Amino acid sequence: MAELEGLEFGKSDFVLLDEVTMEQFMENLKLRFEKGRIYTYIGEVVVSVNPYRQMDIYGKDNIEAYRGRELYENPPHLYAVSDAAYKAMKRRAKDTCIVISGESGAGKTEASKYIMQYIAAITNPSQRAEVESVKNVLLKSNCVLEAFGNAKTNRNDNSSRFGKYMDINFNFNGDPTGGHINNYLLEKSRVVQQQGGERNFHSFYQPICHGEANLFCFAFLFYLFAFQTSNNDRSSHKAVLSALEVIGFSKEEINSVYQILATILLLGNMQFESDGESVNIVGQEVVNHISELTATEPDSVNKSLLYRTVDACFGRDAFAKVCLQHTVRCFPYHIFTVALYERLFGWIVSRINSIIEVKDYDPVLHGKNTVIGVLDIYGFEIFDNNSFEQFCINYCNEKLQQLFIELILRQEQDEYQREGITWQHIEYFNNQIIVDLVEQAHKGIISILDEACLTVGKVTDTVCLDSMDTKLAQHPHYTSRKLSPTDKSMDFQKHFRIRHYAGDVTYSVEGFLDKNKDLLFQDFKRLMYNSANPVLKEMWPDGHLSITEVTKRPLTAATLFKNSIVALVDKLACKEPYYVRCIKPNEMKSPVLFDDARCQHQVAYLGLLENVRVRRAGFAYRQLYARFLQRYKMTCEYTWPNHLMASDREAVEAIVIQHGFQDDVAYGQTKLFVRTPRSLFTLEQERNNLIPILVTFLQKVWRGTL
Ligand code: AD9
Ligand code: MG
Repeated sequence: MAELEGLEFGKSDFVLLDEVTMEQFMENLKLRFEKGRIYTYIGEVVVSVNPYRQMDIYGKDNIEAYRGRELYENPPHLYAVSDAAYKAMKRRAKDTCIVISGESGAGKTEASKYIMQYIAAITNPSQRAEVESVKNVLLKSNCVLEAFGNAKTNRNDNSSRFGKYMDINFNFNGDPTGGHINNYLLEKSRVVQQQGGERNFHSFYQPICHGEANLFCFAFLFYLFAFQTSNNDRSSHKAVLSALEVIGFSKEEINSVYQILATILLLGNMQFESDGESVNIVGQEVVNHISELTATEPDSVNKSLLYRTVDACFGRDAFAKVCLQHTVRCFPYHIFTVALYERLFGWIVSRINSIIEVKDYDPVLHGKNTVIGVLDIYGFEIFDNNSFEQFCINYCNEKLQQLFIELILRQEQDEYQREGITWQHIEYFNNQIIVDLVEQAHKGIISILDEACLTVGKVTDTVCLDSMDTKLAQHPHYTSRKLSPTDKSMDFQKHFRIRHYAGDVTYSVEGFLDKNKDLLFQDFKRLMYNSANPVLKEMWPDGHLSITEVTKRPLTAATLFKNSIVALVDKLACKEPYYVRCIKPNEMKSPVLFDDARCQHQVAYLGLLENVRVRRAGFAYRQLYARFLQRYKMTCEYTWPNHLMASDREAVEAIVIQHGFQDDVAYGQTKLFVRTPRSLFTLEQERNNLIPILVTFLQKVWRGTL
């Protein structure tokens, strides 16, 4: 059995701190980071600090060391929680999930990949071909989704610009049989606009760097503002192509994917001119090219870009007028390019899903189908300029934080109840009030936004802000310049501020209404639907509707997002949760810098201190009687080498009494509960002292020299 780490590496579990203070917490976190111990527990929660360097802890040997072991038998590791989630799923037929949270660049996506690799490595020992193929597709899907959904940002060179929840299905043997991916809110505006120093999605650069010149040479690459390619792009493209093939995309499908990317780049180059009355596209060549790539008629491309019927429910200015306001590059057609990419991404995800979905599973024949879910979703975001996207992302984080609070508490309470142990309820900050501020019917921000979007007539972002100010004036977590006139950090007409659980965020309301309406013109949908390319057609099923059929109000972007997050939370809530809380040690991507203030801020808003307190207020340790006995029986004369008592529980009682901590424990139905870690220390120390004596003794026995 592998030994736990020595104390020079700090405490491997924060519940072992002498006192639960921020000071001690940070001291331990820093010490461990500096000693290369990037993982630390709070009970079963893993706190992870991004090492920003390759660690030699993910190899085959490490996987073997954690396989089938209990959490406390090895130093803290993602593999240990992955194993715990897997064991719970396999032994108790429980659906489990691993929720990974933390801010951008904290290491969520890397963690999710290690977790998946671990699960892949420990399953299917008999190497059955069909299971291997499922595992392969699940692993390869990461590569494809990263290419199309990740981008270089100022915070992270490989930042996920979408949220991902992946269910892995298992048969009764514990082998993967399939899976399902849900994606959340792709940051699609990135297709047409990136902040200085940032890039568009990786997918645009990869084929260019790989020399797919025939398809992409024409691209002046307006959308690839800050055209920075990296060495990785070329090799990544190869990997993506091979992953697409392995997953099962056909040649035609792969071609179509790249034709759509090329179309988007072409649209980015398009220029409009206006004589004050009408608007025209400059140069017919680009239109011809687009029609070729999308298998549509040039005439229809022209028409759908220049004359369009706006979705009937929204009264809007005529296209020409809007064009005149945005003379050279025309705003509405950005909506097309953005939508093209969004549909492409959505289609890739659903195509992967159709391939990995569990088929022909008969529970009677194959036993219960269980699931492990892995959630890697964007962390809390505070930028210099926060817009609709940050509003949605931060709302999502509020929901997940709420779930964390609820589940961690509930889990504890459930266990005490199940084991018949009395439990003292602990109070701590519940962020329900902020969740309500955003999502409550009629009174919440999303409702106010939706109302503004559906109001006929000229409702501007500013009018909407006014309405929020009126309705939310009394809310303790909402303010704006109008409500706090002395606060000069906000603009009167533009800004509102939410006091999130993770800090104050000032949002600019500019663009909120347009982004929430998420207008898409029916003419353009129809153009795509009428494409002779079946793949493209499949992405636009709503393009066949006639204009009279589209009068039904589409749900707004915020409401759709809210619905998807509510569904996600419901899904997670009915599973046994495991948590990975990621911390970003510094802003410089440095492997040696531990920025105290930044780290402390994250520890505070992730509620880690509260987590330790809850864990300690109850019982810091719990262990099945048999397991406890196995580990500590050598420390008691009545239990070594075997006990003669009526039950394991009585034998455990004998150990506890011998060491004098009977007042520090409670006996559950199946487990011993130990309140303070110190009692366990005594046992661990005694065990450590005894092991060398025992080893010498056994060696003598083997050699026959005793
Ligand atoms: V974002 O919200 O998607 O922008 P993540 O996903 O939290 O963010 P990511 O996993 O992408 O962060 O990690 C950022 C970078 O940190 C990686 O590209 C690696 O260079 C580095 N990293 C993260 N975790 C590890 C690790 N366990 N070992 C080595 C790591 N490097
Ligand atoms: Mg990520």
